[in-house]
Amino acid sequence: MKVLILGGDGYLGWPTTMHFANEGHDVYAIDNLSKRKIESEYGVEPLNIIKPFNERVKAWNLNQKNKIKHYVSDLLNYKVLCEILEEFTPEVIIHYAEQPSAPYSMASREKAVFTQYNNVIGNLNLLFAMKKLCPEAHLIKLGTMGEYGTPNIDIEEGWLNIEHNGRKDKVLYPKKPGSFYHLSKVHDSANIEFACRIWGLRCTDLNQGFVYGISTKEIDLDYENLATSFHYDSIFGTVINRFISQVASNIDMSVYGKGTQKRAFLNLIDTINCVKIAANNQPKKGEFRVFNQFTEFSSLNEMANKIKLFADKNKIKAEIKHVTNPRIEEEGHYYNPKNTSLISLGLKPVLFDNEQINKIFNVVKKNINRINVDSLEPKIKWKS
Ligand code: USQ
Repeated sequence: MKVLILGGDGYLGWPTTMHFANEGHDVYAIDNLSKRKIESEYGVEPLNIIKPFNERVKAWNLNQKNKIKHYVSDLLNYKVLCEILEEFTPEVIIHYAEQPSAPYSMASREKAVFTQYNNVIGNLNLLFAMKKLCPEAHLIKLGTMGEYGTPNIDIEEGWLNIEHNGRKDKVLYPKKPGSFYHLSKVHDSANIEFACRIWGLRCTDLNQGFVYGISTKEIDLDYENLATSFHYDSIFGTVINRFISQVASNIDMSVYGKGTQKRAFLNLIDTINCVKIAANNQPKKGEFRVFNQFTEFSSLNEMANKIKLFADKNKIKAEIKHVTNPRIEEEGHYYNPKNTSLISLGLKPVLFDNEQINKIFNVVKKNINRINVDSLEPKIKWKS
């Protein structure tokens, strides 16, 4: 397959790029390197020194049979985007190329505007470019479980059958997200559904839980050169990666608020597996297909306790500290999201167990001198 990966330099995009190359596909990775730039605005860095995009691609191409093509470009540059689609003629487009941090989007008006402009307009440019140049291609768009928020009814996969005043219809699931970042993905989903319905594009919108993990088959081939940008800081780090990094640093795990908030999560390896399953099972022309992409859900307290049990077993000091929640989010709520679609297409989940905790813990421990303790502190508040 000819696979175009947008956001190929990121935490998820880079391992996906390598995996599709390893599987023998013709892979072209695009990135505008903006994540590296916005990291530097806050002085945060990934756990490992991540080589520049071109050097990582070079390191892969030097040793691996199937080469990766790459290019530095921005989805906001419509002309170049069109040139890329025209030249490469992708069959599958995997779109990760968005500002990925909820706290960043809540830091100020400027950051909220940047997030929504970058994410929504970039995605809209892509839809127009696809309509013009590759209307048959399959768009796989990374959305988030955070689009739904925490409604008091079961969370379906993207759509909801309703009955109102005796009439029935199928509508996009009502969304109540918790940040301007998550909202940007809601707007993307609405624009994509429209493009499928009106223009006949085909798309899979993957509403992904929060990802944890540091290794994949391809990263492990050469960790030094092929590592992905694992973040533990309070802006880009997702909660499990942060908790394990805190334990490795001998710092209490920072559970926000009561910790009774429930969230859906998945391993980095399963992000790749889910995207691969979506790519191998394309939707019909004109179909807007939504999969909820997670393998488990539980409360933050349960997750922190699992990590504590692992630590206790290995005689590592680990404590849970409930800190004032910097976010505005419901803490005691109903949560029952569905995730049967990917499982029924063959996903075999990698579950969050001691082996997975151990993998992350060991890599963090090895790089413990790179941990900037100050960046672990949550400084961005939802309502300051
Ligand atoms: N949390 C803590 N302690 C921390 C950090 C976070 O208790 O030190 C809590 C947050 O309050 C929140 C939950 O953990 O309730 C998840 O926070 P997160 O920072 O791991 O994830 P979030 O910012 O909500 O969004 C992230 C990614 C996004 C992805 C999304 C999936 O930035 O790209 O789509 O996870 S979801 O969680 O379903 O929104």
